[in-house]
Amino acid sequence: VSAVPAASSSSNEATTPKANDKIEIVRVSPAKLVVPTLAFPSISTADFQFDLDKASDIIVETAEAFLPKLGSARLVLVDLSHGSKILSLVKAKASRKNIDSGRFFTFVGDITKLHSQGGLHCNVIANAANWRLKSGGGGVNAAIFKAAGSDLEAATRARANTLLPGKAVVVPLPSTCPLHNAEGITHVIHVLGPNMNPNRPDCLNNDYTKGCKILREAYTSLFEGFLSTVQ
Ligand code: AR6
Repeated sequence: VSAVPAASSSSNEATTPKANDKIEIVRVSPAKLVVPTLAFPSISTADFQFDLDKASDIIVETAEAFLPKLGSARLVLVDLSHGSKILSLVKAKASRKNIDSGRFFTFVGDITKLHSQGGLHCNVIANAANWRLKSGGGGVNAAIFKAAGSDLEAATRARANTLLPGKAVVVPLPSTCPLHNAEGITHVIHVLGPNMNPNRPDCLNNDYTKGCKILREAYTSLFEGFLSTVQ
């Protein structure tokens, strides 16, 4: 991609090249044109049944704490519908804290189609994973593994076989992966959140002291993982 420095004046005279002027062509790699952006779903609040109000506090507080470490990089909380309660709670709480809405915002869309369908460039996405890091199940985990094809399963296995609650694992996607070449996603970060659903492993039986601690750890691990892809 070639780019010339943007015009700094509204006057044509100042920007029109003259016969003897040298024009410097600056070559910028396509990856550098995109602001590093992490799109993440609300961890644990659907299948894992975590309280939405508590989760929204934790999302806003951990995002606020991380933004200063991230340079110009952006954090985007994603959900499927305009009626998403977690998106409204987070949006309202972030606005009350005057968090820069250009750096941390909410977005409605399928996390596997943010560029192609929503026009949003995100180079990293998070997955609300299960402890076995297996494809399938439901929710966002099933959607991400399906969209990424077998490449994600192989790349995940190369990094880890299991995940503890509160932890995250950063998985680089090969360029052959459909999520990489169609959506521009270079990494998936699997995160395991706390589980409040008695029908899923490691249920915390409504212990929100433990649950909140683990959810906070999960977002901290996620944002640290994202930071490692930015540096
Ligand atoms: N794009 C964006 N957001 C989505 C999408 C999508 N395609 N699909 C779901 N969400 P969940 P959990 C939102 O249930 O509660 C799995 O089976 C959804 O509306 O996926 O952490 C795993 O294997 C919600 O806001 O994750 C685990 O066993 C958020 O993503 C278990 O579920 C998280 O919902 C993890 O449960």
